[in-house]
Amino acid sequence: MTKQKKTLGEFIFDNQSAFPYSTGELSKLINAIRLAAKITNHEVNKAGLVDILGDAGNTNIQGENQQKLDVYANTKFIQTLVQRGIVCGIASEEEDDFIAVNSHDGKNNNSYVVLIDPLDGSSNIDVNVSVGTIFSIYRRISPVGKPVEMSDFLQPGKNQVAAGYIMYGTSTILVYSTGRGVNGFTLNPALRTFYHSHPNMQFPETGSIYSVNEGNYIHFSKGVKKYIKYCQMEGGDRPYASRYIGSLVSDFHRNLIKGGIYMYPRIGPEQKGKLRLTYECNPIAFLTEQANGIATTGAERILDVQPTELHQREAIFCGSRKMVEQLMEFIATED
Ligand code: AHM
Ligand code: MG
Repeated sequence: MTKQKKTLGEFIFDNQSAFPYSTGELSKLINAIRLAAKITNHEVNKAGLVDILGDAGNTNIQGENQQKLDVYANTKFIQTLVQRGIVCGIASEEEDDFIAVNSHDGKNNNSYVVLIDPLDGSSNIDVNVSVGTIFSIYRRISPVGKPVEMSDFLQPGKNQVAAGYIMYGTSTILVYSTGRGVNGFTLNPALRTFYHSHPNMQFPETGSIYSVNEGNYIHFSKGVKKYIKYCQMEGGDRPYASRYIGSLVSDFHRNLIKGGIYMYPRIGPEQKGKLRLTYECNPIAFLTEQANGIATTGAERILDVQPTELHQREAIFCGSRKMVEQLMEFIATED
């Protein structure tokens, strides 16, 4: 008889026992994310059935239309974390400012802040394409017992204590790391339980997939353009396959399993990145490095970038080590 896989709950519990002096705060936090993920998953799965699709009529700080499910996921994740009293602050891609979570006596003795993109890739919902939630956890740097400050949220990604994503795909999978490798858990919808389906996930050294929105080619730097041409040229295992869903979590997840590189270079006349450093680039970069890959802005390691604004955008190139190294060579010689 094959051994039954551990549930996420068991995995969290076992991991905590490995640290005899830990307070269990981080475990409780991951547990709350697990719960909010299940609630959001339930809603995402019925999106095609009920009248929940479409624009909620609000616009977020970046001037983009929010879909109703964005609003729903945002509310559920925030509610779950606030009601359980396990964080001292939350910042969300869908909120203009961070939320300071205070207990009834105005104090808060919790140590962690969470930054979250509640439903990434949400423009894909009405065409039934996978979307995801991305989360990032830091230990606060302001004193415990006082309200959180902006500086708690503007920490470089290397300070993350945990990060992960939930992909609402053909099946729902939660992938996360607390800095000791990357593990994936697949939801059994009948039992509403996540099982440890992907232990110790690692990027293959190299791969044969490149993921980029090539419609933006005209804006890319010389080095990036040359690398894309290199991907398309014959030689070794090239030409590579081009695969781009337009949903970061799904594109990243595929590349993590199969080997590949994801790129969102600077675009537009202002030469700015599109993805948000705090909500998207940092947690993805943390997972990339934990899975033995590389994540860079093209000029520096993503996790070293000092954020200056909550909703800052940054360029990102991440994935299999050899592929990112090859790209960096083109950037170094051409840009
Ligand atoms: P969002 O946070 O507004 O959903 O945007 C982020 C998404 C990513 O999931 C995806 O990788 C990227 O934007 C796609 O952008 P584009 O359509 O410009 O290729
Ligand atoms: Mg997003």
